[in-house]
Amino acid sequence: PVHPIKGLTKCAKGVIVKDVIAPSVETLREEILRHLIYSMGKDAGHASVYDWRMALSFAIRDRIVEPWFAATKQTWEQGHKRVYYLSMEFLIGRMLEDAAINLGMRAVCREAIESLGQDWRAVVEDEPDAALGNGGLGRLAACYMESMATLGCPGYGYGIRYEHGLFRQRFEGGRQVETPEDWLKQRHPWEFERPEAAYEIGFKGGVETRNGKTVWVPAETVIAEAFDMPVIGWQGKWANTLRLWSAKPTTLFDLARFNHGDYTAAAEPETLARTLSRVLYPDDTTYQGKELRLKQEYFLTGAALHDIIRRHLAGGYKLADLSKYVAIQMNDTHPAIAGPELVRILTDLYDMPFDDAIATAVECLGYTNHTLLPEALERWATYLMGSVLPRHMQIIEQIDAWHLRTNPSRPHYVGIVKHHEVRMGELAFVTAHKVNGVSALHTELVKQNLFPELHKLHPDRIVNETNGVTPRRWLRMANPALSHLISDTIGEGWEADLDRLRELEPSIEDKGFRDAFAAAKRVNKEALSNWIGQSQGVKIDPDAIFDVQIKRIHEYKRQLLNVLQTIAQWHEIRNDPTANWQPRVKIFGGKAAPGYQAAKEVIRLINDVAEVVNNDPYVDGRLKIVYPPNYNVSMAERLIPASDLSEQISTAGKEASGTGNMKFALNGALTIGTLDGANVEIREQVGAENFFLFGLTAQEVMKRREDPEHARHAILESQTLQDVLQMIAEGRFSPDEPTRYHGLVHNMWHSDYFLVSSDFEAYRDAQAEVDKTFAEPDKWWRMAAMNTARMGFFSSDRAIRGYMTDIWGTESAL
Ligand code: B1H
Repeated sequence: PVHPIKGLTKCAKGVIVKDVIAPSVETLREEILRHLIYSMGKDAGHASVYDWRMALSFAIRDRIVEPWFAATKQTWEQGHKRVYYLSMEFLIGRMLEDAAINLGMRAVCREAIESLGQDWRAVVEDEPDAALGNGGLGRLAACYMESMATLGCPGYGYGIRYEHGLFRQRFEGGRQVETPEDWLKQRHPWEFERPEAAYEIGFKGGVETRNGKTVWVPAETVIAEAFDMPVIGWQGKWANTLRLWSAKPTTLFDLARFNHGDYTAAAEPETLARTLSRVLYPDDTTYQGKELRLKQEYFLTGAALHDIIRRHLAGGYKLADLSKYVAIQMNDTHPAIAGPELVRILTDLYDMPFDDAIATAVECLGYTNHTLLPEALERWATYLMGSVLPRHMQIIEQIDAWHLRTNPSRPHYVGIVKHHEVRMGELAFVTAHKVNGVSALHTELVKQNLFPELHKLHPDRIVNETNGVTPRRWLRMANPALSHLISDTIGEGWEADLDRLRELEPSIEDKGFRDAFAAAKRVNKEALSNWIGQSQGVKIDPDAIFDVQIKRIHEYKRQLLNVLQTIAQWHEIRNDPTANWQPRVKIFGGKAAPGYQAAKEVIRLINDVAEVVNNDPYVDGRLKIVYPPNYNVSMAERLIPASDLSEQISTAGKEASGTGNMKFALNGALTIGTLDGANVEIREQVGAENFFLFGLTAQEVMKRREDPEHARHAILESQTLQDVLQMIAEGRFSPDEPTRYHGLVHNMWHSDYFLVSSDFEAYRDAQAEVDKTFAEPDKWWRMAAMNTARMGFFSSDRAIRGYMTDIWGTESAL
């Protein structure tokens, strides 16, 4: 179907927006062929899938450029306040289909591509994921960019254009092996290089006084060069820019050395500079005190702030008015050098008095905290900070002193610089006017446990902004079957007004609707079964419960709890092979940080258990375990719409929010989960009766840890757990090396910091409840549909509206 809507529309605020005009199939076909010939230099007879993808991408891109220009122009003309989202990670995934969806032209694109003899999925799936992030924090930044564009919130994302994104994962003998990711090997059709937008970024050196002025004289410099990507919102009404910085050498080349024949040394300045934007740090939730990481953080932040100030001044505004026109959000503490950098620019470069500069900085800045895990909280040794950023170190001390001066009741043990370390959390808190947590529970814990004293001094500063996900990508794009059912039932438009999903509720009473809901899930499960069959060589039954845990591998996320329960179920099936077992497919996905041995051991255990269980004739297909390697955004888009059960089983108090949990429930999977992060609010929204709850609460977890023998006590109370641990210890899953998991089992008995044992029986009971419910399809599909109908709250549009009113003080331009 083609929807030619002609002309322009006036929005509520009088802003003229160009309507998205989906081209006819014939027009688009011509445009694709034109790009194939003139942009790719290929004729149709010799074009590869890659050539077709590029030609289609360029044809779509042509239609983004106009709304993009229009939005930028209006922001200038109407003097809108702009939001700057600073993040070390943007986990974008693929862009082609998302852009087509938001421009209302996916169907036309598909028809055009098919009429040219190409397979639509093959073209879409030829695009490599932009994996410029580790997990939830980076994917959240991508969802927020899309929602800002959808809502017409003028803004920019600032990040790093890593040459290599998150490593690729393979399994060898069940073990994780990392290889470099290489997304820029091919042309990247969504970016525009901006050689004119470049800034010199300095490191090291010293601080001097010249004519009474403080001057930082860096010893090293690199150039930060901008690459822009348009971010188009729903229906193309607004577009923002994601500006990623790439490092270039200040001096390209040491000609003297080259002429002496020392070619390697001649290229050294170039190699050193480019190292800065070479790779993404693959650690999530463990802090690394590496000099290169600090340099990356300042590289991003320094370039962004120079760009922000330049744009502000180019608009003809005064620096004293900066906070009227500029809101800067720090995505965790990674860009928290923004406070000192802004103060440095205002004082050293523009002669603003310190007190005015820090007041201006605080008014502009906001800080989002994403974790309470102590190992993730950034602290930089003062000697390192002082050596890499000597002027910033002075300003940090000045900010600390200013904060103490203006808050004399601050306890002596509180502060930014303590024990020869700069605490980035405290720095971000003190330099921001708002600090937010990412779920209701997490925000309470930020107040009570992370920053209790600072919260007391600044009781209005901490606010909650529960995370959200974009329904365009995570429902409309990833799940066409369910999307069509929703549109058929409640009409169009829910994608930008997700609370409207509630209108589905009356229909859930209809058997016909529930059957259609189940049928949509079935279509997705069949597609996934085919993909797993082809890619993994494992045959799975689409009638089984698809039980899915996909996320980074981390002890606190407790994939181990899931494997132990899986082993217990296997054991039960073997003991009673004729019982009426509910078939299950356990699906795992996720990467471990390369240096995180405990997480890597869990990966190996999952693969070892899969080997035994999947080949056990007694099981006869009633239990299967699959772990496709290299989980990424695109794999999530396949798995989530086909899931029945969403595993959200972290130790309570540890998962700040979670966002995968939201994507699953939105797509009609039921959650088995603890009262952690946003699970709490998901359960409130969908109703306790539509959620499989188990486990200790955050309070109970703290209490339980007071018993130093909690693990042993819990294990002794569960015969099943004893049996499971015994089987692992005996080498049932590692017959070639029976001692392989002795360390893991020993740790279970003697430490078990994340309380796997204490929650084991409750988890098994909840899983039994899942089996029972799945055996009553009528009940199951009611619950599943209720989840979809009640998940409107978790749209990232709602989250961004919250940031706009509570933190940024901005309004929609639409
Ligand atoms: C989250 C991180 C994180 N919290 C350090 N913290 C990193 C910390 O490179 N590093 O050093 C990278 C990432 N990521 C996640 O943020 C939380 O664990 C999730 O619960 C939350 O949903 C997500 C988005 O708020």
